[in-house]
Amino acid sequence: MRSCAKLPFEIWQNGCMAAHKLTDTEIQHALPALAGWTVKDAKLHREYKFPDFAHAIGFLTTAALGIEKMDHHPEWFNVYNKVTVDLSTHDSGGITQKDIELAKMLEKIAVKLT
Ligand code: H2B
Repeated sequence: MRSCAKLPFEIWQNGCMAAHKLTDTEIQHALPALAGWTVKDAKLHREYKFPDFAHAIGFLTTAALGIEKMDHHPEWFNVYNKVTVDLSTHDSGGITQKDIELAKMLEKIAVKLT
């Protein structure tokens, strides 16, 4: 697996480039397409409530497959039927387009389970 060092700037190094950290304006433009998502503690934030635990776990396991393909990992927390999700790009120190894309993918999965 390719490993990317944490870069101080958005520069290519060993084939790796940190994604562009979105500005506040760019985030505000992206949010209307992401119903239910807010910015909390400099991360894209959403709380899902599913019918029961089985649906919540179905969401997590289904999403995990796409997450691995994206190589972009959420911070998430589950209690019974609730899943709290926080998205940021650690390599870039903030919210990037990768987080927007991941949020959109999670929405597509969640809509089938809620
Ligand atoms: N997930 C998130 N949320 N942020 C990252 O910066 C990140 C990641 N980096 N998943 C990836 C993995 C990186 O560590 C690997 C080496 O590509």
